[in-house]
Parts: sequence; C-alpha cells; structure tokens
Amino acid sequence: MKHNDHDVPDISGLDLNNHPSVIAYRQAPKKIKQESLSRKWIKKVVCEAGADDAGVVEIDRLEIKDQKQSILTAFPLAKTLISFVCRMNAAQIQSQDRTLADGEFIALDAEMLLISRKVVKVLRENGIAAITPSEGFPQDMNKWPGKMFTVSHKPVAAAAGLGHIGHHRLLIHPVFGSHVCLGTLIMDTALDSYDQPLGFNPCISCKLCVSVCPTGAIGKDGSFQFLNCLVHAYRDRLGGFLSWTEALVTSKDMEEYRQKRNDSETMAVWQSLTYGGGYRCGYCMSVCPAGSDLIGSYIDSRKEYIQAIVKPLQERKESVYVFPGPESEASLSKRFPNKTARPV
Ligand code: B12
Ligand code: SF4
Ligand code: SF4
Repeated sequence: MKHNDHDVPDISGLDLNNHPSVIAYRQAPKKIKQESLSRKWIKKVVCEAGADDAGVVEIDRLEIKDQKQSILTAFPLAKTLISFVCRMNAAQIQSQDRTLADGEFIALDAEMLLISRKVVKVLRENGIAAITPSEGFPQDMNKWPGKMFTVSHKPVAAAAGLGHIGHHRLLIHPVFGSHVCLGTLIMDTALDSYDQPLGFNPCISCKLCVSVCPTGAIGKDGSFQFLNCLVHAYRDRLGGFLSWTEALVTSKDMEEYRQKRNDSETMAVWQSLTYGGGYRCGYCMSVCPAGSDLIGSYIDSRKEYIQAIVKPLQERKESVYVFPGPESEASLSKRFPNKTARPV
C-alpha cells in the first residue's frame, strides 16, 4: 500500500534538471553556512537596528526548558534566542493621562517589529534563518483559552542577563527599570558564547506596585492573580471581547445593551479595535522606581515621588473591572475611594 498518496505530489514526469532555477542554483557558488557566530557581532547588529540592549541564550538553557518544545514546534531549526529590550518613555508611562501610556505601547509595538525585521534582513544576508515571534499580538486563538503565544519573553530576557522579574512580575532592566518592552528573535545558528543572568535583582521591594494595583492582582506576599489583572487591564481587548459580544447579541435593543455597556465603554472597545492600545491599567509599571536611571528621584525624595507619580494614579477617577462579589467591590472602594467597581 502506498503512503501519503494525497499529500505528496508525483513529480516523476518532471525534468527538474532543465528548470532555470535549478540550473542557476547549480551554477552559483555554494554558500557555506557558518557553524557558529560571534555573540558580540549579533548583539551589535540588534542594537544598531534600534534595540536599547540585547542578550543571547542557547536553546538548551535550563531556565527556558519549559519553552523548548513550543519554540522547536514553531521553528525546528532553533539554536539561539536573542532577547532585546526597547526602552519606553517613562514620563508617558507614569502619566495619569493614560492616552500617553497607550500611545507609547502602540509606538513601541511598531518600532520593535521594525527592529526585528531589520535584524532578520541582516541575518538572511549572512545565510542565517530566523523568526520573530510577536511582541504581544498576534497570538494563536486556536489555543484559546490556553497558552497562545510562541515564546514568553520575560524568562528569556532574564536568562540573557537583561534583568530579573520584579515583585510586580514584569522584567526590570538594571538601568532602564520596568519601563521596557521585550522581544525575542530565534535563529538557526549557534554562537561562540552566551550571556548569563544578572547577579542581582533590580527590584528594591518598595511595594509601590502593590499599593497602586487597583485589582489586587499583585499580592504583598509576591503572589500574582493574573486573571484579576486580565479582566481589568484588558477589558477593551482580549479579556473583555467575548463578554462585549455577548452583551451585544443578547440585547434585544440599544436600550437593553446600554444597561450592560455604557457609551464610553462601547467607544473604548471601538478605539482598541481600530487603533490598538486600550489598556486600562499598567500602573505597576508606571510607579516602579527600580533601575539605575530612575531610582534617583525615589531615593532622593520618596515623598515627592509618591506625590507626583503614585498618588495621581491611586486617586484617579475610573471604573475598575472586578469579579462579582461583595469582597472585591468593598476592597476596591476601601482602598481607592475615587474608583468605581464594575463587576464583569
Ligand atoms: C499573557 C501576558 C499577560 C497576561 C498575564 C501576565 C503574566 N504575568 O503572565 C496579562 C493580561 C495579565 C498581562 C498584563 C500585562 N502585561 Co503582559 N504579557 C503577556 C504575554 C503575552 C505572556 C506573558 C508570559 O510569558 N507569562 C508566563 C509567565 C512567564 O509569567 P509569570 O508572571 O511568571 O507567571 C504567571 C502567568 O503564568 C500566569 N498564568 C497562570 N496560568 C496562566 C495561563 C495563561 C493562558 C496565561 C496567559 C497566564 C497564566 O500566572 C502566573 C503567576 O501569577 C507577554 C508577551 C510574551 N509573549 O512574552 C506580555 C508581557 C509580559 N506583558 C507586558 C506588559 C507591559 C503588560 C502590562 C503592563 C500591560 C498593561 N499596560 O496593562 C500588564 C502588567 C501585568 C503584570 N504585572 O504582569 C510586557 C512586559 C514588559 C516587562 N518589562 O516585563 C510583555 C513582555 C510584552 C512585551 N513584549 O513587552 N500580560
Ligand atoms: S514597584 Fe518596588 S516592589 Fe514593585 S517591582 Fe518595582 S521595585 Fe519591586
Ligand atoms: S496592570 Fe494594573 S491590574 Fe494589572 S497587575 Fe499591574 S497594576 Fe495590577
């Protein structure tokens, strides 16, 4: 019995020897693929393309063992992971005008895509194949509600010496602090050497992230309730889209729909779908004073820092999306009297 009758086309009647592409390929000088590349060279390429820092990790590294299989599924030739960070404009991320923070996320998304593409072009010119998993989106919705992203950037960045995970679960770079976006490029070539994790954690355990987190996602004890964060921060995006659709299709008219979603909420969905951004939070990143470039203003005048950066976010009037229940609603109004609980 013949296998794969339907999958493998029969080419026995084709004369490939006379095809122009095959002739050109055979006549061209053979490209010799380098077995191993310089770590310094690749990091220089990534930084020249626009990244603010970069580090490299081998596919067999222990810290990313749990990701190895999914990375190889996406790219079976993977040998090296290049982690890179792009610095955000902290003044925008800290502002209580959240369109500034959103604008920064949108801009960085586009910038990082461009950086990745520039690096891939240089690699391709050197006979190296590479992939550029998304910074955040697109994700594989076939896997909903499981793990839908190709690579977890934070553990790769930590293994590559670009920082450590702080109390708030974001990666903190030793110089730029939490105000960084992360990317990972994966290539088919090994390097002459690799980076190692940083010898200290830049997190200073000030717990400002706990004090500002409206959903209680970040516990004092270091726990993290990612669903609490998801339902609020991503209300107008991934987290809330299904419930928005449900509100829409289960309402018999606009009046009934408006009882479920007010016009401001509908416009917020429109904005996030058409323009991007649309995070309702990110305050843990805003207030974090870690990183040598940011820590000064906190160390020199803690009171002023809190007054200027933490208090405006704590006192900001806004709706906070919480799981229904008297406990979560009461806890919100006790901690943040200006905020209104909106059960999801
Ligand atoms: C999924 C995701 C989220 C989820 C889950 C967050 C999380 N901690 O995992 C939610 C929606 C909550 C989220 C929120 C935010 N995110 Co986010 N997010 C991601 C994403 C796509 C994967 C994260 C990941 O690897 N998680 C797994 C492990 C490594 O995380 P962990 O904290 O150690 O473990 C937790 C999760 O595993 C979670 N968990 C448990 N079971 C499951 C199941 C599923 C399906 C998921 C998704 C998670 C999950 O609970 C664990 C413990 O609490 C990355 C992009 C990427 N592809 O890497 C961006 C990323 C981590 N996010 C980022 C940012 C900026 C944010 C926000 C600030 C966005 C905003 N403006 O509101 C907030 C901050 C919340 C916080 N304090 O972490 C940046 C972080 C930059 C940095 N300096 O570290 C990343 C790296 C995007 C990027 N390319 O820069 N995010
Ligand atoms: S705000 Fe403070 S405790 Fe939280 S991650 Fe930053 S340095 Fe660590
Ligand atoms: S993004 Fe907001 S809700 Fe999510 S962990 Fe940070 S402060 Fe908390």
